[in-house]
Amino acid sequence: MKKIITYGTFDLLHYGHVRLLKRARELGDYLIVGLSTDEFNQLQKHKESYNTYAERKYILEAIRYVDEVIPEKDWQQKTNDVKKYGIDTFVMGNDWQGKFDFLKPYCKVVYLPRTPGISTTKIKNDLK
Ligand code: C2G
Repeated sequence: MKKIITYGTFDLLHYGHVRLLKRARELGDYLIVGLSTDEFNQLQKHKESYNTYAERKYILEAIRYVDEVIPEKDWQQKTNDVKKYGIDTFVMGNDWQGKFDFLKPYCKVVYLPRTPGISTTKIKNDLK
């Protein structure tokens, strides 16, 4: 079984996120999402989320492309996650291009093109 992992906050969930998850899942047979906890968002990513971790997890688990959701608590856990879960491929949007190449000794690293024209910031601004 080819296992894929990706990480993110996924709030407010939009089709750009879902397109990323779909393409990531298509690279293998099983997709794990490392979902940023509320504490990680606030203390280390310095980004607030509208939905709580539990709410974001509930939403992600309803997406057909997602097989498992685990907490992303810090920047340091990825290498251990890749080993612990037997990951074949790590996937992120290419706004992170190159940032996770340190994982290359442990798994394939793939950066996928972001979906243009959609972001949580844009949604919030458009709703104002
Ligand atoms: N994304 C995308 N297209 C968009 C917006 C987002 O492909 N229009 C992708 C991002 O590139 C990322 C994923 O969707 O791969 C999740 O986006 P965020 O929740 O914004 O992720 P981020 O806050 O960047 O967290 O350790 C990694 C971090 O947790 C990534």
